[in-house]
Amino acid sequence: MQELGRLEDLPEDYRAALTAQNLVPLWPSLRAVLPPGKPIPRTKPTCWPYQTLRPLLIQAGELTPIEKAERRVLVLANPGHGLEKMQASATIYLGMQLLLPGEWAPAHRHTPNAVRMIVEGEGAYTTVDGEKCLMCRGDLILTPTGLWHEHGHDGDKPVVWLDVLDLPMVYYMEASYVTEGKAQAVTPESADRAYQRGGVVPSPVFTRASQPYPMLRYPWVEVRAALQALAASQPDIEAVQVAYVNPETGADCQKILGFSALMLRPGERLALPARSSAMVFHQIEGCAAVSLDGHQFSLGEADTCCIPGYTPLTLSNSAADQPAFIFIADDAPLQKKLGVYEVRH
Ligand code: 1HN
Repeated sequence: MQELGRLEDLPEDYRAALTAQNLVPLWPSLRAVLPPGKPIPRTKPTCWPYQTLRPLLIQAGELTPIEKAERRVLVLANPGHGLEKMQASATIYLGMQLLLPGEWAPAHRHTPNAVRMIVEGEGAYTTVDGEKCLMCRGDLILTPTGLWHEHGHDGDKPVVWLDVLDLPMVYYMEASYVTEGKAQAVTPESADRAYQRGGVVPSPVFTRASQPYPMLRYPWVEVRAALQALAASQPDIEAVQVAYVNPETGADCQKILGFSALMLRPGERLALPARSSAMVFHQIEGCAAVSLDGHQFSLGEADTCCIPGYTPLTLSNSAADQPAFIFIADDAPLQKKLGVYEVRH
């Protein structure tokens, strides 16, 4: 590939004249914005073990009352982007949130989309758009763009969950903002019960049917059962994986980030081809190794890691007697809509 002229090759007075007119020559930066063959990601493969994170999060509970935090979160920040950017990848924000017994995180709504993957504890709930969603370990709860949400806790031990947001993307678009609200009135019907069985949806009318986010809570018991049924009924299937979708349309449950759950059977090793989307792995149950060029992460329960796009990797469950369950987030829905998604075999 032809080497292009550098900025230093240009006379200083010419460069000054360009700067004075808010003009910039393209050719000194062309190779940086269009690298040959594949992008040069800022996102570094990064792992956040829960064992080291948890004590610091509990300490945040002692240091900062909920009123002074609103959301008591330690952000899983990728050093490749600079910690202050609070990004796990170019598009994905990750945070571990702590809610203590009796605490309340007040109602608000905002433009970025959020989901919560419950990591630990019982008795907490998120009320989303009037629907009270109980938080149990492994559950996925959606807080889509524009919907009111608040968190409460009636239990007696700390509750922790992983927040996954498309905040970096929405912030980059200069479209990120919040509106504060009052405590929501809870509506009696629950969409999570209405959509609990695969293949059937409420008909012909259901109060949420006209809304873009009909299902807000995906209980782990159901998702786990779906994975085990898939593994049992299709022993030759390449990957025992299910996607979290809108039950009315079958489309990804959110528009920017995609979510799925993967089961690695005992001893299974799964090679994933390079995909353009960045990925987050969060271990729900069991243990798994994530291996890629130059890195190997051992994920135990509640550990989380982030891998840049265009990276082939393998996932393996070295346990011979128990399955491993992994929650996966990626930015494939956004990339597919934009037409830039690719898989390289
Ligand atoms: C948010 O609304 C929550 O509601 C958590 O729990 C983390 C990070 C950035 C922006 C909004 C929540 C968030 C957030």
